[in-house]
Amino acid sequence: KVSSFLIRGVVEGFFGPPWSHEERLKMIKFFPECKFNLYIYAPKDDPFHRERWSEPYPKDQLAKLKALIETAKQNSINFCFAISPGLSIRYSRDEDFEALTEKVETVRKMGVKWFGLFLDDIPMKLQHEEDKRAFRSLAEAHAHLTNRLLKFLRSKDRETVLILCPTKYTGISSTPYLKTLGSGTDQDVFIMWTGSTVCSPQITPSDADGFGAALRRKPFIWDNYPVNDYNRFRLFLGPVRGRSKDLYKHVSGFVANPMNEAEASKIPLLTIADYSRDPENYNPERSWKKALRKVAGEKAYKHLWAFAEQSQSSFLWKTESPELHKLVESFWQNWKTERWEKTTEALTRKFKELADLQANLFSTLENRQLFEELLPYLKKLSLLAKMGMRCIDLLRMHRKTKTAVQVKEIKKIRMEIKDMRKEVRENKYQICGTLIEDFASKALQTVGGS
Ligand code: LOG
Repeated sequence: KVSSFLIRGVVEGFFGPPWSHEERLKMIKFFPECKFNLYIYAPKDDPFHRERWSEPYPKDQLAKLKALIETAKQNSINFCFAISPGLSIRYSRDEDFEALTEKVETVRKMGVKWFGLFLDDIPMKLQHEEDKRAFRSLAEAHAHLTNRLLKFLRSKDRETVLILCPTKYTGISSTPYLKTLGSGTDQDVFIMWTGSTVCSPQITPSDADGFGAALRRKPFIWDNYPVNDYNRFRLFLGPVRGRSKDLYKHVSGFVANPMNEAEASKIPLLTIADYSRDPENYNPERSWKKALRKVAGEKAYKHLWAFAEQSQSSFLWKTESPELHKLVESFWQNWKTERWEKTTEALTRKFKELADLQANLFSTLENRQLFEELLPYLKKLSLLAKMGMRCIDLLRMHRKTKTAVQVKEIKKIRMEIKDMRKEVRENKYQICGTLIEDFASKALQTVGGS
């Protein structure tokens, strides 16, 4: 009995800097560990995938594609080549269709059996006069193009698989576009869906059924986690959550759209691997620890864990830095009590740990590229943690009966913290939410002034 998503993997489908060739090769070699079986090549910012879809790939890029295709084959991963012609294609023109088939034919001849026709993020209406005359709607044009492409591909290879990403790929109910697309598109074509919204906090069977009813087939999930192209100053390192245990019965496949940072993506991807392989028994926390251990290696594990804890929130999960949060809370609760020294000690230790993460990961993390990806966040974290420690100095000083010298010293530390706060605010990388900045504001308020 099968109780997993039969098709599972990754869609490199984000905007912004695409993965490099080396990153892709490493990623494809990593997929067997995830028991993934599909990689979809669809980087929005590869000009030959989208903007200049009708132009052939330059020779050197074709050679790279070929290497990816071969690496995928060696690792038992289906390589899916997607193309996004929707910005300019004239659906009614034979020349445009020919440009499309010429492009996919080059790739097909390198041994590819899976293709993607991606029509996401384009205008919801037909753009060209000739298309408006030829089709009653965008959906009709899309069904026409899809069927024609499928027919072409199948004439070359009967085993070809085609995945369509429609222009409307979110929602839980029928729309005229989806209805026309669903009834007009060949039943063999997979049609993608990101859930109730672009980034869906939950994806449930009833949502899938709602969208699927219009499509007359089970939707194929394009999960927009952990993609971070819409916030280039955040890493989403937490485990995947909020996808139902029995979702696999209601969809035809599951692919995740990752972050521009390839190595960091492996942390959430390993949890997606666990979920998609055995959704009934998926436990996010357990899977997350396992993922961090695997990515970090034994020596770096506790440091990477301490870091990931500060970068786990997302649209899936509001909690950030839970341990630090507790320490800060108990610090203020005990601020005026006997236990002050104790809670201060604990919070200081934590700040110190966070400030030292950069050095500790530098010396323990064997994956150098991962370290490079984390570095700007580690720097920011260290800045924040040092500010936190200075705030504690300030508060400690403030508790004492003050001599004139101490009053002067307090003034000095306050200025210092304010400078640090300025530096913190100028650094756009986001980590720990606003926890440490809020701590600093409260500390400054407590000693008087803002
Ligand atoms: C794009 C995708 C992008 C993602 C997150 C789909 C189907 N398309 O809203 O390329 O990475 O959002 O920003 C998208 O999700 N559209």
